[in-house]
Amino acid sequence: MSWIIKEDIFDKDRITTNSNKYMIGNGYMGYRGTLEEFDKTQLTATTLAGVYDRFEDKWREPVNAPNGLATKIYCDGEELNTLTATVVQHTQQLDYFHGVHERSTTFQLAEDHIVTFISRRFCSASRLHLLANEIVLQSSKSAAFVIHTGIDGDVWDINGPHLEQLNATASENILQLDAVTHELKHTVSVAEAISVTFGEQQLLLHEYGVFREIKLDAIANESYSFQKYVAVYTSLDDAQNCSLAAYSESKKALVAGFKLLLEEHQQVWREKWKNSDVKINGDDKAQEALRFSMYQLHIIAPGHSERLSIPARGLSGQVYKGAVFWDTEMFMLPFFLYTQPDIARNLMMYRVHTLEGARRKAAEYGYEGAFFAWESQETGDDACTLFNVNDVFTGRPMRTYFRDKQVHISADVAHGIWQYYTFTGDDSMLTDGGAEVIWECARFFYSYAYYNSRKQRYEILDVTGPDEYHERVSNNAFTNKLVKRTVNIALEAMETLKVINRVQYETLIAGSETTIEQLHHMNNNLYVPSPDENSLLIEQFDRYFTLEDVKLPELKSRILNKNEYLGGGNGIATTTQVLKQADVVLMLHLFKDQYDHATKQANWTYYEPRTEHGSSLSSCIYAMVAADVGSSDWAYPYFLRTATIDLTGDSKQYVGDLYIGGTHPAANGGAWMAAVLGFAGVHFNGQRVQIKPSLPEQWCSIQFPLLLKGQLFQVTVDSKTVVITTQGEHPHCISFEINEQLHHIEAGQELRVELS
Ligand code: IFM
Repeated sequence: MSWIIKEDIFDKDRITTNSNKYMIGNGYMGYRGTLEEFDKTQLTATTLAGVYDRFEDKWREPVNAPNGLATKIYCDGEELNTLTATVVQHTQQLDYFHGVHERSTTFQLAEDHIVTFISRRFCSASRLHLLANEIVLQSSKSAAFVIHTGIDGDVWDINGPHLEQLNATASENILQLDAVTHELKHTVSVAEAISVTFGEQQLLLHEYGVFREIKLDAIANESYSFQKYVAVYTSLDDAQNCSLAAYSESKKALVAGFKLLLEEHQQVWREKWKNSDVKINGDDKAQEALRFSMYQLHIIAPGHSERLSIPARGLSGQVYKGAVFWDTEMFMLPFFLYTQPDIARNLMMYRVHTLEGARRKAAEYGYEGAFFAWESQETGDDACTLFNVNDVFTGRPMRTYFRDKQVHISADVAHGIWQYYTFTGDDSMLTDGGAEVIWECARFFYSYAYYNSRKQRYEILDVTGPDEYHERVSNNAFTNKLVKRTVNIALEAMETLKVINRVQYETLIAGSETTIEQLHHMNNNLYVPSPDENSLLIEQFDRYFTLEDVKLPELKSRILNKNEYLGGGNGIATTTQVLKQADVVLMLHLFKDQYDHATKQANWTYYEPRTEHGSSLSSCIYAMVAADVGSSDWAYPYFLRTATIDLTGDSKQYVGDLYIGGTHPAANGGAWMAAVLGFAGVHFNGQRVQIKPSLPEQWCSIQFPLLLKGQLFQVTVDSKTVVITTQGEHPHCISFEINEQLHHIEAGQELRVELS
C-alpha cells in the first residue's frame, strides 16, 4: 500500500485543513503544510517547541519563527500563486513514510504558455534545526522569471506579535534574520543558504525580512532547480550563540547537499517505522488512517529533550496556547510506552521539570503538594485563564473552571509516571524526580479531599471531570478513582524509593506535613462510586442521574448558534445528562482489570448515546471499551473517527469564538490505542502482556511491534491465531497471556497460540 496522501486539485477552502494535514516536523519545530507562495494570511508557520511568549496582556503562546521557506515566483510579470493565477494542474502530497512534502502546480499564463512549479521539502529528522527545500521550475516557452526567496519575519500570530528587533543580514551567500521575543527576550535566529546555479542575484533587505531576487531568462522546456537550507536556532538551545549556530548549520547543510540530507533524513524515518509500524491486512482505509496518525505523532515527539512534552495541537500552530494538557499522559503516552520508551521518558520528565509550577498552583489555591496545570507551558504554571471562552451571544467572557477544578490532571501525571516505571522498570525515573512528583500529587489530593465524618469516608468535592460540560461536580467517579490510584501509587513509590534511595525517601518525608499513615487512611477510605447492584451503572458524579435525560438529537435541536458552548454556567448540556466526552467509560478503560464484562457493557450502552463527543479525545475511548467487550462492530466507527480526524479535517473549529483548529495528537494516539490496545486487545502490566483480540470483521490480521523492557516483539493477530516472535538474545521475564493461559517465548523463537 502506498504511504502517500495527496490531493489533486487546489481548493482554497481547504487551505487551513491541508496545512494541518500536510505538516512536516521533527519535535523541535513543525512546519505547516502551506504552499511556498503563502504567507501569514494563509497561516504559514514554523512553530517552535517549548518557546513561549506573552505579548502585553494577551495569552501566552508558542513562538512562530520567521519563515525561511518563503518563496514567491513571477513569470513574465505574473505571480505563480495558486490564489490568483490560473491553475491547470495541482498536486499536494505527503510521503509519510519519509516525512517529505511535495507540491506540483501547473499554471496557465497565456493560451500557449504553461509553467510548472514543483517543490519538495522536509524537516530533517537527522538535523533538528534544519528545513530543506528544493524547487524546480519549467516553462513551455522562453520566459523571464523573477524569484523572491528568503526569510519572512512577518509571521502568523494569534496573540502576537512575539518577535521584535528584527535584524536582517546577509553574508557569504547566507541570509539571516534574528529577532527577540517580547516577554523573555529569547533570541530566535533563522539562516538560509541557497544553492542556485542560474540567474542574477540581488539582495532585498526589508524591515520584516531578507530575500534574494533572482532573475532568470529561462529557455523553453528547460528545468531550473535551486535548493534552500534553512536553519533555526533559539537562545534556549544548547549553543553559545544561536545566530552563529544557525549560520553554520545552514552552511553545513549547503555543503552536504540536498541528496545526502534527504537520504540521512529518510534513514531516520525508516528506523522510526521499523519500531512502530502497525500493519492492517484487509482494510486499506484503516491502514492509511492509522499510519497517518502515527506519522503525526512522530513529527511532534520530543525525542531530543526531556524539557518538552506534546501540546494539544502538536506543533501545528498556537491554538490552545501551545499548551500541554492531560492529553499527553492519557492519550499519547501509551503509543510511546509500547514503542519508544525513551520518548515516553522525556514526556514524563517534562512533568518533573515543571513540578515547581504545579507547586505554585497548589499553593495559590491553598493546597499542599502539586496541582498540575490544565494548560502547561515551559514552567508548569497554568496558562489557562479564568475566562477561557467568550459567550457567542453576548461576546462577553465566560467564567470557566478548567483551570480551577480539573484536579484530575495531577492524578493523570502520577499515573503516567508510574506507567513509565512499570513498563520499563527504569527506576532512575523515580530517583530523577518522578517519585517526588507522585508524592506531591498525592499530598495535593490529601489536602484537597474532604473527610465526611458522618459517612466516614474521603470525598472529592467541587471538581470538573473529563466531561467538561458539567463543572464543579462532586465525587466524579473518574476523578475519585484516579485520586485513589494516585494515593496508591504514592505509597508504592515511597516503598520503592526507601529501598533504592533512602536519603531521598527520608528527605521527602521530612519535608512534608503529610504522612504515610495519612495516605494509607485515605487510600482505605476514599469513596469511589461503584456499579449499582441492579443496573451495574456507575453514576458519573453525585446526582448525575437526576439531570434531565434528554436524547442527543433533542439537545442539539436546542442549539441557537453553531459555536455556542454547551457546558458551563448557561450551557444547554449543563442541566442534562449529555456529556462532552468519555468519562465513566474512560475509567472503565483505564481500570479494565477491575470491572467485569457486564459492567463495562452496561455503562458503555448507557453513556454512549448520551455522549456528544465534543472533544476529539472521546471516540478512541468508546472504540477501546467496545472492543474490550467484544463488540468490534460498535468500536469500528469510533476507531475510524479518531484515526481520520486530521485527514478529513472534520472536527470542531470553534468553541464560542475561540479557534481550536490544528492537528489532534490525542486522537492520533487514540487511533494507535484503539487498534493495538483495543482491537488486538494488548494490555501490559509490567510482567505480563495480555492479548485478547476482537478484530473488526474486515481485518484479516494486524501486526505490530512492542518494545517492552528492552525486548522487541513482533505480534501478529488474526481471527484464529496470535503469533509472537522476538529476536532478542537473552531470555527475559515477560510472559504472554492468551486465552487466559500464560505462555513464555524464548529468544529467537516463535510463539503461536490458537485462539479459542
Ligand atoms: O484536554 C482536552 C479536553 O479534555 C477537552 N478539550 C480540549 C482539550 C485539549 O485537547
